[in-house]
Amino acid sequence: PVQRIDIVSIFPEYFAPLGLSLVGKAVASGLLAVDVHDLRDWTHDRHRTVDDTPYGGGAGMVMKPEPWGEALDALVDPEQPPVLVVPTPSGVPFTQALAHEWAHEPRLLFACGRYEGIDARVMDHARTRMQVREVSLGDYVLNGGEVAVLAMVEAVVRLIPGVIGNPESLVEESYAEGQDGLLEYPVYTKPASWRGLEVPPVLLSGDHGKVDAWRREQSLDRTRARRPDLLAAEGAVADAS
Ligand code: 6GU
Repeated sequence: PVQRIDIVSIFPEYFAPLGLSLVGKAVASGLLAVDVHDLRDWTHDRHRTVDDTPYGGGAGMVMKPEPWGEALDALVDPEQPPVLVVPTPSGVPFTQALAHEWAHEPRLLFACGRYEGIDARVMDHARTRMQVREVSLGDYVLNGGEVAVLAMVEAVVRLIPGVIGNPESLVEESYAEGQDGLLEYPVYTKPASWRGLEVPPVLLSGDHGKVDAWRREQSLDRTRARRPDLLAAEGAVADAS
C-alpha cells in the first residue's frame, strides 16, 4: 500500500485540507506520510522564476524544465521510484480503477502544473526512470493541478487498508465492484415522514429481498437517466432493461 505521497506545487498552501479528516487521520496514525514541496525551492534566480514563454508562440506561459528536473532529482529515490502523476486536462481520465492501482504503490509523486502546462521534456525524461501518468479529472478546465490532486489523493488514501473503519462501506458505493458499475440508489433515514414526504414503504417492510430488488431498480433508473454511458460500457450489467 501507499507509504508516502509527495506533492510539488507553487501553491503549497492549497494542501492545508490534507491535514483534516480522513487523510489527516491516516497521516497522524502513521499509516502514511504526505509531504508538500514548493517548486520555487528549486529555482536559483532572485525572482524564483518557474515559467517562460512558449516556443512556437501562443497564449500563456509554460513551466520551465529546470526547477522540475531538480525537484525530481531531489525527491526520487532511484531504488524505489514513485509513480509520477501529472494532472492535466489533456490526460487520460482518472477513474476508480486508477485509484485502486495507485493505492497499491508504495510511493506516489504528484507534480502540479500551472499556466499552460509543464515543458514536455520533464515528463519525457522522467519516463526513462519511473512510470508517468498524465491524468484528467474530467472535461472542464481548472487553473492548475492542485484541486485535482486533492481529489486524487483522497480517492487513493481512502482505499489504503486500515484507513476506513468499515471496509463494507467501500464495496457498495458507486463504481465499486459488486454494483455492476451502476450508480448508487437513493438513501433515507429517520424520520419516516418529513415535510410531507414519505420514505418509500418498501424500505420499512423488513423484506430484504424486496428491498434489494427495489434498490437495484433505482440504481438502474438513475444510471439510465444520469449516466447512460455506463450501461453501454463493456462489463456493465447484462440485463440493463
Ligand atoms: Cl487533472 N488539471 C487541470 N489543470 N484541469 C483539469 C484537470 C486536471 N482535470 C480536469 N480539468
